[in-house]
Amino acid sequence: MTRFPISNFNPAFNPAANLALTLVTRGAIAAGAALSLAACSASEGEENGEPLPTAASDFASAITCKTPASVRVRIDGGTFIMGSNAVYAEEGLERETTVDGFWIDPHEVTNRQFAEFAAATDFKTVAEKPVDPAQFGVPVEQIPPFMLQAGSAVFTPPDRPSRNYGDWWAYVPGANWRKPYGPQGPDAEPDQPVVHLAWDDMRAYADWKGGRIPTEAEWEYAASAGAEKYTEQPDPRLANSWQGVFPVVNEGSDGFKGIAPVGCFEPNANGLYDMVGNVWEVTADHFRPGHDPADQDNPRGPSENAAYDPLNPGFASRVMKGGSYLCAPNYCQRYRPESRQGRDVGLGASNVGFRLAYDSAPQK
Ligand SMILES: [Ca+2]
Ligand SMILES: [Ca+2]
Repeated sequence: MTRFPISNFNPAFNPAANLALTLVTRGAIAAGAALSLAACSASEGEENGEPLPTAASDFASAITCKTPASVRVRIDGGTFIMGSNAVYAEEGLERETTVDGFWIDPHEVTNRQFAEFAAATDFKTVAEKPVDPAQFGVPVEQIPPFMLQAGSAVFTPPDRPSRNYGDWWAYVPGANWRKPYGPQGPDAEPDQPVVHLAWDDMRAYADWKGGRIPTEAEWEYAASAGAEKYTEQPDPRLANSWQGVFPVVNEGSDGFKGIAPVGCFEPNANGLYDMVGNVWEVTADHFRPGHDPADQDNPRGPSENAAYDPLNPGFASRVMKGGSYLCAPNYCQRYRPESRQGRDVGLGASNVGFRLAYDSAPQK
């Protein structure tokens, strides 16, 4: 497996407006890292092209919220209209879809919950392990040195307007779920959603917890909760999204410029918190743009071989859902249950988390 296909990156690549990204993949990070390396070669004060750490205080909020109980919620089976024809092509076509009943976490998996797992099992996440240079597939001297250090992708807002995700995503050595902004930043907040996890990290937690990663159809069915589809940015009481012009004007008028503790916003009709916004949530389906209109009965997405993510070619991405605190009307209108993008399974990011589904009722 190639960790970052840096031999293939195209420095001229600049995503079109409607491909607006709030995710980062190995391919995206490779492009961003190489771009920042090139920029740094002409400036003094930064060594080895290493991105500067994010100022975590930029995202601090004085608001505290009552963390909801972590009792899994029953979602009865039913039929709904999955997907959307209204915003991004990758979300269509709308079609009637049936989902069997299941249980789901009422909130995103928190740092407190993941810490219990890590302590009980001595688990080390992908972002905490040494990076094997052989995974890059290119001679070691072609790899930016900081990318050979363990780390993850951190949102680092630029000081000027931009539509190039390489300007706000940085590969930060030492960033991981315990130190979400990097080694100089604060520790992870216990009641905030855990981030910077790779797929294998999420799967390990799910196995330990006796749950599983939900399918995309299960997740969207639970998130939509019978409500009408919408395209506008949600009311600030309903979801942690981005008010202002992304990525430079972060008004935070919903109370949070960054990640919120789980349960700060109103639950949906199923009693689920932060399905839309806060952090993207990874599902079990492999990603391919658009849905198979014939796949209507408990769909599970394409096979791994049929997966295709144009933003992460060469890797089989998984589907992530619901948008994050970085979604703004001018960029990434993905604060909706139908929204979906590919998620690189081998790399975490500071705006991506998950929650578990279950096939059995909670223990009394
Ligand atoms: Ca916000
Ligand atoms: Ca969410």
